[in-house]
Amino acid sequence: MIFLPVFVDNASYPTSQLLLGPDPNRGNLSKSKLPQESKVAAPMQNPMPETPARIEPAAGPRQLTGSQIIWDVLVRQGVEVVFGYPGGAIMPAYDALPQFPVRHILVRHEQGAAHMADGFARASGKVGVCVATSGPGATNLVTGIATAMMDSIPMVAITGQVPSTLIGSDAFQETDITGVTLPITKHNFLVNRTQDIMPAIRQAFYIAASGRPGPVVVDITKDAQNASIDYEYDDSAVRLPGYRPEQHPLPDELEDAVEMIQSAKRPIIFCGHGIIKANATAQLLEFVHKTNIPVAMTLLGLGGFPATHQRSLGMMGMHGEAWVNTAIQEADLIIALGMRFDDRVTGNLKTYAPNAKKIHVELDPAEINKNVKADLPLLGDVREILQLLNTRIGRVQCDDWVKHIDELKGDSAVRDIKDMPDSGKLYAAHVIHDLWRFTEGKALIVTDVGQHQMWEAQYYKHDHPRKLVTSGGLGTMGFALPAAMGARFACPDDEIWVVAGDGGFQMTAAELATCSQEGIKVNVAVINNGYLGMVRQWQQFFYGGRYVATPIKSPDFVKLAEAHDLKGIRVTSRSEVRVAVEQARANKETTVVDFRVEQEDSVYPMVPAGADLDKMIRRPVPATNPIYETGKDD
Ligand SMILES: Cc1ncc(C[n+]2csc(CCOP(=O)(O)OP(=O)(O)O)c2C)c(N)n1
Repeated sequence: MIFLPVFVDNASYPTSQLLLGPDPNRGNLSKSKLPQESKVAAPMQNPMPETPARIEPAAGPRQLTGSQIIWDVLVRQGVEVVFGYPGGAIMPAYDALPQFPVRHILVRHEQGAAHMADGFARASGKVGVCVATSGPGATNLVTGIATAMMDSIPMVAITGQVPSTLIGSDAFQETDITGVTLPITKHNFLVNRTQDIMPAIRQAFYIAASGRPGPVVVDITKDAQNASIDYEYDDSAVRLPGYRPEQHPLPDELEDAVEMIQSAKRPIIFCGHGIIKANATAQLLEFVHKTNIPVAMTLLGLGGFPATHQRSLGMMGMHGEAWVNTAIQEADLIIALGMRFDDRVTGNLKTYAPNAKKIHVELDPAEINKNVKADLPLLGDVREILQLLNTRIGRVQCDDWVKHIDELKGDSAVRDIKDMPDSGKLYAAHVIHDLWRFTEGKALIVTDVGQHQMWEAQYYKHDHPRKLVTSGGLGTMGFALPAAMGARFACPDDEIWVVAGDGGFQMTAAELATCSQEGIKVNVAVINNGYLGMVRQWQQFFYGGRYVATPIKSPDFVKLAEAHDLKGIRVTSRSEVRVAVEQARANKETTVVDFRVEQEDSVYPMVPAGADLDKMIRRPVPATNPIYETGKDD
């Protein structure tokens, strides 16, 4: 008999379709698009005992173990799914799991668990949760935690720790994970007493989600998990002395901002990740409709303002649109909304936007004047600040400026690879442009890191927030597949596509087994160029074309998918793209599409690291580049 948790619906605990897991008894809910099938081999021997009884939520005090408290608190925080991997120091917690209505996704590597929690958080706006054992389990989470930290993603990582009596003794699988993760978490806790578990987890959720979000580690010793105490859940608001996540601008500052905006001649708005995280898209749209100011996006801000809007300029920075980078250098006012002037966005700081005054709207005071001096900082929630500005602001006289930017676009249009006809070759830009067309721009796209990530940003036009999930700050290869799997639980009805390179996909491709076991459906577009493409491009541009350690051999991705009971398709020409996309969408299993693209294509434009923002390497114009021919795509 297979051990399968069975949950009885309960009036007090919220029950949800997320719980649909490896439980064949849930046939009546099988119409859900949430992952619900499991293919687990039956154990050879030692059949598992019957499902343990459910722990009911209770108002008054009762005896619970630390392990039971962990799940009780998680359920009360609204957690329905966690991503994890068991091991010695977290076994008590796993033993108690079936008593609670939480779906557990067994990953193949803890890095995958962290990225899944991250992808869930980015797509839902809620806190994602991952679980691991001590030592190697916990250290395997580190890349995923750092990824979440760099992009301000709310995540709680629960790790088991060796018994408190053994701490400091180099015990088996002992790692000081709070020490290791100190610089890559918003906060972390080492909990070695059962009575501290509830406050620590409650605080972890509060810290992770409030203010500028971020990951929090809660490391819990095995003895704290095992011991029982009289437990009563505290549902009062969390209070942390000294922690003030909220900021508000002063009325005078708002008036100054209105004056600066109203008198600008060449203004430009920057839409950063903060717009998406603060759910401020509607407020930004209203601001743009009132002022008529054009909007440029950071990579993580894509979707925060509709790409197809008349005032949308596209992405800025290293691989941003040429007209955007030029406009930034010519602007007289930058209104930066929820972004942090990353070096990939600014290029050379000494020459950055030399004529522009900067209004910096930002929640985290540490970001003000960190990279770029703000003439007027507005500290606070970007949604609230836009609301306040919208009641005070009017149209800005910048029609000539908008016209000028439109003229700048002309030059780029003739260089645009997507306008090339089908010459029998398959270009990554074509694949992504076609994916956008065939999915009508509505899919949730999760990218990995490299050239394909930049082509996605350029050619998949996102009109809605939280429909692009990508690792910006840390640039973590291996992110995409597991993050997409996490996003699946946030958006059960979305069409989800992973866009990954052949290098990054191989880093976490083991999670295909998780897709198969847990019945998780995503589509995977491998942009297979046979190289670690982005590094190859730098070698071509800056290292004399010496391709050291960048040619990469891959397994047969079609067979790899099939080996996992999944589906695989190979595409070698543009004419096959549509059928492959349709087939992948129709398959109920995760489907890997191996797009064999041109091997030595490069992403243009490119601002070399540290160069002036408008000193871009441009795609050679048609006359000097044989790949250009006249004609249009269909
Ligand atoms: C974990 C990790 N290791 C190394 C890098 C450095 N890096 C950035 S892009 C890249 C190449 C990515 O190659 P591939 O996944 O094939 O995608 P492509 O650039 O070809 O689209 C590398 C190695 C990284 N970002 N992350």
